[in-house]
Amino acid sequence: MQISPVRISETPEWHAVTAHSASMRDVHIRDLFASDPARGRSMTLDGADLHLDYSKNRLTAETIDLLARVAERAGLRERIAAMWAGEHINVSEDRAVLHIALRAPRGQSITTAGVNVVPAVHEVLDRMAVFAERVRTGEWTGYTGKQISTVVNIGIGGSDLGPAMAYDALRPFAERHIGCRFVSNVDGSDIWEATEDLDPASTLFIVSSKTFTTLETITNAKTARDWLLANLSDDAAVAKHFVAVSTNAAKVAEFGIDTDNMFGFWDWVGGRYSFDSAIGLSLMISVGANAFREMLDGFHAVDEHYRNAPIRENLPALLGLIGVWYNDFFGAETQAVLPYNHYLSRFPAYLQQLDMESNGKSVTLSGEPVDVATGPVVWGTPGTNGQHAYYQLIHQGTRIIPADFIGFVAPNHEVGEHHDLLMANFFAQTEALAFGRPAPDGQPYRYFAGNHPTNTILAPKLTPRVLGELVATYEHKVLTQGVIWGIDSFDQWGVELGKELAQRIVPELGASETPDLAHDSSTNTLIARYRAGRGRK
Ligand code: G6Q
Repeated sequence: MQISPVRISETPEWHAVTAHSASMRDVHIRDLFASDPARGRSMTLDGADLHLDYSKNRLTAETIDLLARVAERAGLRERIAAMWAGEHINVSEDRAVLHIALRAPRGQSITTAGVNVVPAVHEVLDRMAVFAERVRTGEWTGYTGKQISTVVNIGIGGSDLGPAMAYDALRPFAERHIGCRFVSNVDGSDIWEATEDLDPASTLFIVSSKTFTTLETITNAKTARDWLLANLSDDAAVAKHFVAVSTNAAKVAEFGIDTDNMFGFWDWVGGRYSFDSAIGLSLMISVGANAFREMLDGFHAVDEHYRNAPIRENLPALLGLIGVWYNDFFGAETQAVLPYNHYLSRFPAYLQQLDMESNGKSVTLSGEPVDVATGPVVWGTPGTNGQHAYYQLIHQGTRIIPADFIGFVAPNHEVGEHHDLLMANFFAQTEALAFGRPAPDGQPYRYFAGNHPTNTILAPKLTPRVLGELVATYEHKVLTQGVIWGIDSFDQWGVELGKELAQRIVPELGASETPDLAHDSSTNTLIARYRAGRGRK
């Protein structure tokens, strides 16, 4: 696809936001509420089951309008249409971007290169459902006839963070007699800890790798195979204890996994956009095919909202615009995401990859250096833990830290008063951040300036459907921002250099003779010191 990105900083729409931002610089959220008593009701928006309150931000209706014009000028509507049309909007990799097809209902048609991809998606989902059910009911057994009690997903990055996050998020819906573990790190401690107390006869490994060439995953998968065979001592056992999720059948077969037990996906699914594909197999085994489908329905509901709602009433788009406002006009460098639900512990880590790998770019789609700030540092942990740790800096530090607060009306477990206490804190924090409090006389350290911007996302309950809605919301927020900044949100060339240099260093660490080191003096000295410490020359 030939996309000619607009150099957004040179457009009148961007200039209008710049001028407007100067007039908003010293405006306090307190004053915005005082001058508009209805603000807390009017600056809200619903998308699927998610309710967004964006009133506690340093902005007005005019701000949203001006930012929406920027998005229009950047071609957001056209890019959304191009994505759904299967055009190659991932320009640097020359690929379509069709994670939205992963959750399209049976019968919908989404085509790329003249092929409707939805039937193939459902064919894989159906195979996954059959397999997941066999494992859950115990019909699928290990080599010795034992039922599977632990599933170990081996994958990294997009082939790990999504299923690991969602497995935690949907624990209340999980089949408890089967546990899932996630091994990603090439540090041997990861696989060691994951397998140390397991019975190989009841362990199923899912090797999840789009390419099936990733160093960490293949190394861990080989170690897992050795561990299994050290106990079950028959190569035939591999077929009963290993399945694969990949796009690379040849490599899967080469590893020794029966390709009948391989679940495929496609090059139009980016790694960090993939846990609703077969990459979610471990999750499906845990929660079952029905819950998995409910999750896909949630994704789809937000997809439809994003595709159809006008920009000013579009929840993911609005989150994107508000992010651009602070990122580019207030110099905010980070974005906090603070879920008030313990099951979402890994949600910020998941979003870190989604957002930072997608929008951590400094060239435009046409290869020019960007001249606006792009993706922020994303971080966070579940509330209320952060309140007793780093919230201090958000309240009284010198930086502007836009924060998304995510909370739920109903708890996953009614335990005493816990949920009301949790949610009281949830509401109190955004109130305190926005409005602050004057200092008592002579105690300036007790001054809360307020004016700290937050979005509140309130959902009925954390269910599979709502999880899908939340993830789709952030996926589309990221696209919205990428379009405005004129970058490719779907490639990840930044991970390449480190991989390449590591491959060069591997033989230097293991060499029996002193290797000729031709790095910089720091790297040479560190490698020599490591070799010496390992008893090598
Ligand atoms: C995600 C990235 C990256 C990828 C991993 C694993 O968008 O592409 O995180 O998911 O490098 O790759 P494989 O699935 O090919 O092993």
